Amino acid sequence: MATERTLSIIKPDATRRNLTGKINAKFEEAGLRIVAQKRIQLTMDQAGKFYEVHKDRPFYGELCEFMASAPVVVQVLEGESAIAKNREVMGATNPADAADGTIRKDFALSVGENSVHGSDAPETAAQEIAFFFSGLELVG
Ligand code: YYY
Ligand code: MG
Repeated sequence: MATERTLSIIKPDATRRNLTGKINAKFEEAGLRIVAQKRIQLTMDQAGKFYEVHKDRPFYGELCEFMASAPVVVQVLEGESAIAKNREVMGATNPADAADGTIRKDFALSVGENSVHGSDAPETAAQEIAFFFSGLELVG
């Protein structure tokens, strides 16, 4: 077990409904520390680059439009096994499959508008943190 950092995004469906604090409370209750955080509005181009791994999937266009449709809160979460722990707190991609008490079970509107993003592995976490934050902004 090691201390890790992971990239989290509170998505437009959640910022629109004023759920940032409730979602952050779930991270903190799970022992994840918010070591960097900022509210930004993504352009279509930035959303497209962030989700480039999905560029051939049928939902890519809609996903990018959604991510650019309202402000997001990008954040770095730190803790023991933070990548897996965050995925656990988020719940399954489709809220219909998400476990009770998870963010997506409690707040997501649909598989597309599912309230949060979380990195899925150490390599993607490092890439995604660097996409949004400079070293100076990470104050663990
Ligand atoms: O990592 P996670 O967000 O749980 O799911 P991914 O499979 O990486 O998909 C990224 C993102 O794409 C998902 O959060 C919503 C959207 N999406 C979709 O709109 N429809 C799907 N069938 C699958 C994913
Ligand atoms: Mg993913």
